[in-house]
Amino acid sequence: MTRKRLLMGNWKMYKTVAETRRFVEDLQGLTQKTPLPAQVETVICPPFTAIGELVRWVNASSQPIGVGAQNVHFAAQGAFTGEISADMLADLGVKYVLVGHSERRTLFGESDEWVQQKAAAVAAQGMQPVICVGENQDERDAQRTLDVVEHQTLTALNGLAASSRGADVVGTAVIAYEPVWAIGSGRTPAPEEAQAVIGAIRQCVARACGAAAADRIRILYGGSVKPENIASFTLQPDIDGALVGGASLQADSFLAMAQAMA
Ligand code: G2H
Repeated sequence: MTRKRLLMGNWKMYKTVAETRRFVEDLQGLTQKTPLPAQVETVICPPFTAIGELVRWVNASSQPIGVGAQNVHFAAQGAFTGEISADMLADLGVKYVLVGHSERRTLFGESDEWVQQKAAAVAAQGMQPVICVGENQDERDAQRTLDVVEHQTLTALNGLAASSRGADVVGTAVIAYEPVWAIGSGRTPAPEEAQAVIGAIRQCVARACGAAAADRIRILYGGSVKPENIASFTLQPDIDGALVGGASLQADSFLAMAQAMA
Protein backbone atom coordinates (compact mmCIF):
# COMPACT_ATOMS: atom_id res chain seq x y z
CA MET A 1 0.00 0.00 0.00
CA THR A 2 1.20 3.53 -0.74
CA ARG A 3 1.05 5.60 2.40
CA LYS A 4 0.66 9.36 1.90
CA ARG A 5 3.58 11.27 3.37
CA LEU A 6 2.77 13.39 6.39
CA LEU A 7 4.51 16.51 7.66
CA MET A 8 3.26 17.53 11.05
CA GLY A 9 4.31 20.69 12.87
CA ASN A 10 4.12 20.65 16.67
CA TRP A 11 4.24 24.26 17.80
CA LYS A 12 4.37 23.34 21.50
CA MET A 13 3.75 26.44 23.70
CA TYR A 14 4.70 28.93 21.01
CA LYS A 15 2.62 31.52 19.12
CA THR A 16 -0.25 33.73 20.12
CA VAL A 17 -3.26 34.15 17.83
CA ALA A 18 -1.61 37.22 16.25
CA GLU A 19 1.60 35.25 15.63
CA THR A 20 -0.41 32.40 14.13
CA ARG A 21 -2.05 34.88 11.77
CA ARG A 22 1.40 36.14 10.75
CA PHE A 23 2.58 32.58 10.03
CA VAL A 24 -0.49 32.04 7.89
CA GLU A 25 0.05 35.26 5.95
CA ASP A 26 3.70 34.34 5.39
CA LEU A 27 2.78 30.87 4.16
CA GLN A 28 0.03 32.29 1.96
CA GLY A 29 2.57 34.63 0.35
CA LEU A 30 5.22 31.95 -0.13
CA THR A 31 2.83 29.40 -1.60
CA GLN A 32 1.68 31.79 -4.30
CA LYS A 33 5.08 31.18 -5.87
CA THR A 34 5.70 27.62 -4.65
CA PRO A 35 2.58 25.70 -3.61
CA LEU A 36 2.61 23.05 -0.94
CA PRO A 37 3.25 19.75 -2.75
CA ALA A 38 0.03 17.79 -3.28
CA GLN A 39 1.70 14.47 -2.51
CA VAL A 40 2.50 15.53 1.07
CA GLU A 41 -0.21 15.91 3.71
CA THR A 42 0.60 18.83 5.98
CA VAL A 43 -0.73 19.39 9.48
CA ILE A 44 -0.02 22.01 12.13
CA CYS A 45 -0.68 21.49 15.82
CA PRO A 46 -0.82 24.96 17.40
CA PRO A 47 -1.56 25.71 21.06
CA PHE A 48 -5.25 25.25 21.92
CA THR A 49 -5.79 29.01 21.87
CA ALA A 50 -4.83 29.29 18.18
CA ILE A 51 -6.75 26.27 16.86
CA GLY A 52 -9.86 28.28 16.00
CA GLU A 53 -7.86 30.89 14.04
CA LEU A 54 -6.00 28.24 12.08
CA VAL A 55 -9.16 26.29 11.25
CA ARG A 56 -10.86 29.48 10.03
CA TRP A 57 -7.92 30.25 7.75
CA VAL A 58 -7.69 26.70 6.40
CA ASN A 59 -11.41 26.73 5.65
CA ALA A 60 -11.21 30.13 3.95
CA SER A 61 -8.14 29.34 1.84
CA SER A 62 -7.34 26.61 -0.59
CA GLN A 63 -4.31 25.54 1.44
CA PRO A 64 -4.19 21.77 1.94
CA ILE A 65 -3.33 21.98 5.63
CA GLY A 66 -4.96 20.05 8.44
CA VAL A 67 -5.17 21.26 12.02
CA GLY A 68 -4.15 19.13 14.96
CA ALA A 69 -4.05 19.47 18.74
CA GLN A 70 -1.17 18.70 21.07
CA ASN A 71 -3.10 17.04 23.91
CA VAL A 72 -6.53 15.91 25.03
CA HIS A 73 -8.25 14.50 28.09
CA PHE A 74 -9.67 11.00 27.76
CA ALA A 75 -12.97 11.66 29.54
CA ALA A 76 -15.95 12.85 27.51
CA GLN A 77 -16.72 15.59 30.03
CA GLY A 78 -16.58 16.20 33.76
CA ALA A 79 -14.96 18.07 36.60
CA PHE A 80 -11.45 18.20 35.11
CA THR A 81 -10.37 21.81 35.54
CA GLY A 82 -8.19 23.05 32.71
CA GLU A 83 -8.72 20.01 30.47
CA ILE A 84 -10.21 19.69 26.98
CA SER A 85 -12.11 16.68 25.60
CA ALA A 86 -11.85 14.96 22.23
CA ASP A 87 -15.42 16.00 21.48
CA MET A 88 -14.48 19.66 21.97
CA LEU A 89 -11.53 19.31 19.60
CA ALA A 90 -13.55 17.53 16.93
CA ASP A 91 -16.15 20.30 17.23
CA LEU A 92 -13.44 22.87 16.36
CA GLY A 93 -12.44 21.01 13.19
CA VAL A 94 -9.34 19.25 14.55
CA LYS A 95 -8.28 16.16 12.56
CA TYR A 96 -5.24 14.88 14.49
CA VAL A 97 -4.34 14.83 18.17
CA LEU A 98 -0.88 14.13 19.62
CA VAL A 99 -0.97 11.72 22.53
CA GLY A 100 1.93 10.73 24.74
CA HIS A 101 4.46 13.28 23.56
CA SER A 102 7.57 12.77 25.70
CA GLU A 103 7.16 16.24 27.20
CA ARG A 104 3.71 15.16 28.43
CA ARG A 105 5.11 11.89 29.72
CA THR A 106 8.11 13.38 31.53
CA LEU A 107 6.88 16.84 32.61
CA PHE A 108 3.24 15.97 33.33
CA GLY A 109 3.53 12.34 34.41
CA GLU A 110 1.41 10.78 31.66
CA SER A 111 1.45 7.00 31.87
CA ASP A 112 1.16 4.46 29.05
CA GLU A 113 -2.36 3.73 30.30
CA TRP A 114 -3.39 7.37 30.01
CA VAL A 115 -1.95 7.49 26.52
CA GLN A 116 -4.01 4.41 25.67
CA GLN A 117 -7.21 6.03 26.92
CA LYS A 118 -6.45 9.29 25.14
CA ALA A 119 -5.80 7.52 21.81
CA ALA A 120 -9.09 5.64 22.16
CA ALA A 121 -10.99 8.86 23.01
CA VAL A 122 -9.53 10.60 19.94
CA ALA A 123 -10.39 7.73 17.59
CA ALA A 124 -13.91 7.49 19.03
CA GLN A 125 -14.49 11.08 17.86
CA GLY A 126 -13.36 10.23 14.32
CA MET A 127 -9.99 11.99 14.64
CA GLN A 128 -6.58 10.39 14.17
CA PRO A 129 -4.40 9.88 17.24
CA VAL A 130 -0.70 10.53 16.76
CA ILE A 131 0.87 8.22 19.32
CA CYS A 132 4.32 9.43 20.34
CA VAL A 133 6.86 6.87 21.50
CA GLY A 134 10.58 6.99 22.14
CA GLU A 135 13.41 5.96 24.42
CA ASN A 136 15.40 8.28 26.67
CA GLN A 137 19.18 8.45 26.80
CA ASP A 138 19.54 5.91 29.64
CA GLU A 139 17.27 3.43 27.87
CA ARG A 140 19.25 3.89 24.67
CA ASP A 141 22.54 3.38 26.50
CA ALA A 142 21.14 0.19 28.05
CA GLN A 143 20.12 -0.98 24.54
CA ARG A 144 16.49 -1.07 25.58
CA THR A 145 15.17 1.09 22.71
CA LEU A 146 13.08 -1.60 21.04
CA ASP A 147 11.64 -2.89 24.33
CA VAL A 148 10.58 0.63 25.28
CA VAL A 149 9.03 1.70 21.99
CA GLU A 150 7.29 -1.64 21.42
CA HIS A 151 5.76 -1.55 24.90
CA GLN A 152 4.59 2.07 24.45
CA THR A 153 3.19 1.28 21.00
CA LEU A 154 1.35 -1.89 21.98
CA THR A 155 -0.16 -0.39 25.13
CA ALA A 156 -1.51 2.57 23.15
CA LEU A 157 -2.79 0.44 20.27
CA ASN A 158 -4.53 -2.02 22.59
CA GLY A 159 -7.17 0.60 23.32
CA LEU A 160 -7.80 1.11 19.60
CA ALA A 161 -7.73 -2.59 18.73
CA ALA A 162 -10.36 -3.21 21.40
CA SER A 163 -12.81 -0.78 19.77
CA SER A 164 -15.60 -1.99 17.51
CA ARG A 165 -13.69 -1.40 14.25
CA GLY A 166 -10.43 -2.77 15.69
CA ALA A 167 -7.73 -3.16 13.05
CA ASP A 168 -9.37 -0.54 10.80
CA VAL A 169 -8.94 2.08 13.50
CA VAL A 170 -5.34 1.03 14.13
CA GLY A 171 -4.58 1.45 10.43
CA THR A 172 -5.76 5.07 10.44
CA ALA A 173 -3.68 6.03 13.49
CA VAL A 174 -0.23 7.59 13.27
CA ILE A 175 2.81 6.69 15.35
CA ALA A 176 5.62 9.20 15.86
CA TYR A 177 8.96 7.74 16.91
CA GLU A 178 10.76 10.51 18.77
CA PRO A 179 13.92 9.49 20.65
CA VAL A 180 13.76 11.68 23.76
CA TRP A 181 17.46 12.51 23.55
CA ALA A 182 16.96 13.91 20.04
CA ILE A 183 14.12 16.31 20.93
CA GLY A 184 15.15 19.93 20.62
CA SER A 185 18.81 18.90 21.11
CA GLY A 186 20.13 19.19 17.57
CA ARG A 187 21.18 15.52 17.83
CA THR A 188 19.52 12.86 15.69
CA PRO A 189 19.98 9.16 15.15
CA ALA A 190 21.42 8.15 11.78
CA PRO A 191 18.51 7.81 9.32
CA GLU A 192 19.29 4.07 9.05
CA GLU A 193 19.01 3.76 12.83
CA ALA A 194 15.63 5.54 12.83
CA GLN A 195 14.54 3.25 9.98
CA ALA A 196 15.56 0.16 11.99
CA VAL A 197 13.47 1.25 14.99
CA ILE A 198 10.50 2.31 12.86
CA GLY A 199 10.69 -0.93 10.86
CA ALA A 200 10.59 -2.84 14.15
CA ILE A 201 7.56 -0.80 15.28
CA ARG A 202 5.77 -1.70 12.03
CA GLN A 203 6.55 -5.38 12.55
CA CYS A 204 5.24 -5.19 16.08
CA VAL A 205 1.99 -3.61 14.79
CA ALA A 206 1.73 -6.48 12.28
CA ARG A 207 2.12 -9.11 15.01
CA ALA A 208 -0.43 -7.44 17.28
CA CYS A 209 -3.01 -6.05 14.84
CA GLY A 210 -2.43 -7.79 11.51
CA ALA A 211 -0.51 -7.14 8.31
CA ALA A 212 -3.14 -4.85 6.77
CA ALA A 213 -3.10 -2.44 9.70
CA ALA A 214 0.72 -2.45 9.77
CA ASP A 215 0.87 -1.74 6.07
CA ARG A 216 -1.56 1.17 6.41
CA ILE A 217 -0.46 2.88 9.63
CA ARG A 218 1.83 5.86 9.12
CA ILE A 219 4.94 6.09 11.25
CA LEU A 220 6.83 9.37 11.51
CA TYR A 221 10.27 10.26 12.77
CA GLY A 222 10.60 13.24 15.15
CA GLY A 223 13.46 14.95 16.97
CA SER A 224 15.56 17.86 15.66
CA VAL A 225 14.17 17.58 12.13
CA LYS A 226 14.88 20.57 9.87
CA PRO A 227 14.84 21.35 6.13
CA GLU A 228 18.45 20.15 5.75
CA ASN A 229 17.92 16.66 7.19
CA ILE A 230 14.25 15.81 6.65
CA ALA A 231 14.71 13.99 3.34
CA SER A 232 17.37 11.71 4.78
CA PHE A 233 14.69 10.36 7.14
CA THR A 234 11.69 10.34 4.83
CA LEU A 235 13.63 8.51 2.10
CA GLN A 236 13.78 5.47 4.41
CA PRO A 237 11.25 2.81 3.41
CA ASP A 238 9.28 2.67 6.67
CA ILE A 239 9.40 6.39 7.55
CA ASP A 240 6.25 8.07 6.27
CA GLY A 241 6.98 11.60 7.38
CA ALA A 242 8.08 13.77 10.26
CA LEU A 243 6.81 15.40 13.44
CA VAL A 244 8.68 18.68 13.72
CA GLY A 245 8.89 21.17 16.56
CA GLY A 246 11.26 24.13 16.28
CA ALA A 247 11.67 24.07 12.50
CA SER A 248 7.89 24.19 11.95
CA LEU A 249 7.52 27.62 13.55
CA GLN A 250 8.58 29.60 10.48
CA ALA A 251 6.52 29.45 7.28
CA ASP A 252 9.58 29.30 5.01
CA SER A 253 11.13 26.31 6.77
CA PHE A 254 7.75 24.53 7.02
CA LEU A 255 7.31 24.91 3.26
CA ALA A 256 10.93 23.89 2.60
CA MET A 257 10.41 20.68 4.59
CA ALA A 258 7.22 19.83 2.70
CA GLN A 259 9.06 20.33 -0.58
CA ALA A 260 12.09 18.34 0.57
CA MET A 261 9.99 15.29 1.38
CA ALA A 262 7.81 15.42 -1.77
C1 G2H B 1 10.08 16.65 19.18
C2 G2H B 1 9.92 17.62 18.10
C3 G2H B 1 8.45 17.86 17.84
P1 G2H B 1 11.94 19.31 17.76
O1 G2H B 1 9.40 17.11 20.36
O2 G2H B 1 7.56 16.91 18.34
O3 G2H B 1 10.55 18.83 18.46
O4 G2H B 1 11.74 19.13 16.28
O5 G2H B 1 12.08 20.74 18.15
O6 G2H B 1 13.03 18.43 18.26
